[in-house]
Amino acid sequence: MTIDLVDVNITSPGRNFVTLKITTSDGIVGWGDATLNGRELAVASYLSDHLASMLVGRDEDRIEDTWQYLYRGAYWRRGPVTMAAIAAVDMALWDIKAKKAGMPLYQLLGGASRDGVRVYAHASGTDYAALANAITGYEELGFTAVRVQTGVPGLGQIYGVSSAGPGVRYDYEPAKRAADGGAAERPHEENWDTRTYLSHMPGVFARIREDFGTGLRILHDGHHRMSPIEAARFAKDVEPYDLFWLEDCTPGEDQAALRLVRQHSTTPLAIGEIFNSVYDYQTLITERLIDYVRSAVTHTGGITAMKKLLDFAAVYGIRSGIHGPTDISPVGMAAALHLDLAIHNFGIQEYMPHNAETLEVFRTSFTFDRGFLHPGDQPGLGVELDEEAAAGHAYTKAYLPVNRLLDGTVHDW
Ligand code: CS2
Ligand code: MG
Repeated sequence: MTIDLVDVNITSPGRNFVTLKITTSDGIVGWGDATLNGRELAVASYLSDHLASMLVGRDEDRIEDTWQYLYRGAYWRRGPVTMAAIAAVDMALWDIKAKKAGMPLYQLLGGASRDGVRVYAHASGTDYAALANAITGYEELGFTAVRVQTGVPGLGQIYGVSSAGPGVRYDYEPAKRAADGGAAERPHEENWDTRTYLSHMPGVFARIREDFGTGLRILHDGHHRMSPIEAARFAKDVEPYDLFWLEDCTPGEDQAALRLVRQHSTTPLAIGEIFNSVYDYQTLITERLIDYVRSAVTHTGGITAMKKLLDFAAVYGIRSGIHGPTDISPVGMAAALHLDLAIHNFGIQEYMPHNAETLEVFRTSFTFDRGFLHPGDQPGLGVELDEEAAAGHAYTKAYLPVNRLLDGTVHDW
């Protein structure tokens, strides 16, 4: 049998998603997530204008050969657009292969290594009271791990803090449309001051430990914005609060910067959600400069590439922490869950539940129970896109924010 049809679906049920649909000559359909938040159409074009004609007629079972054909055959390798396109093809082919085998994908990856996938939620608040309210809400839902992000006095709206008010908020979406809900023409801007942040956050973690005890796993996302020495200071200052991880403490492409952070602190480090290749990690992994691999299956070349990356990381005692925000579609989330269930060096899985609008378009079979997700036992990935529902949500251009220091200098968002 062969690949017969290759279609790209773009839909926007509250936020933009790009999904690849591959149909075989005997009518089996596979789905792949190709969503790159803020640059969606670049990936859609890479798929429809460049890859689709290469795929039609190929044997759908030759997943490794197709991956190499698309990676090496591009000549221009790596990068988020290329690797998201390859990821979508790879996910769709694995979905097809598992459907043909009549098994959930994790069974083809070695079967379950655990009963469920521990997840962490996003707790945020403009101030400590709102943050504590959110943490309480997530604990009541059974979460045993929460990422905590809070406002910093004097900085207004900053990364990771839902402006929708206190409580369990699933609706934090950083990519913004125009104020009237239409297409944005440029990013909105946020302000930042690292020194204020560095002096504010340790007290927040101290209060959390006082109020919620030592059992709760606390994660925090520095979101790329500290210099190496600032990150070293921050990681050292928060050491007493036993974070599960400090994420993206510096811009990750400067891999050697983490040597300085490691010299000053044992706070576990997680990096990689903006990476798209194992080569982005080579120094970080071989020198054990990180503890968790943060890539998304969608941005790193798919299941084939992610399994190799995580197996490489396992050799160095490094575990998974797969990226799972709402801008990874339910298809990409399902791919992560099948890998999470099967690999031995599982760490934790990010889980920002998609909103009701999205779940009307993407029919999922993964389930949440008291802090754990399970991908389900449907054949394949277990997610189907309802194309009729998707057609009701036109693409609407949105941009991730641009960040500036208080003097106007562009900074990492
Ligand atoms: C964040 C992401 O989930 C995270 O750790 O870093 O939400 C990130 O801001 C978004 O994926 C950007 O689209
Ligand atoms: Mg992050």
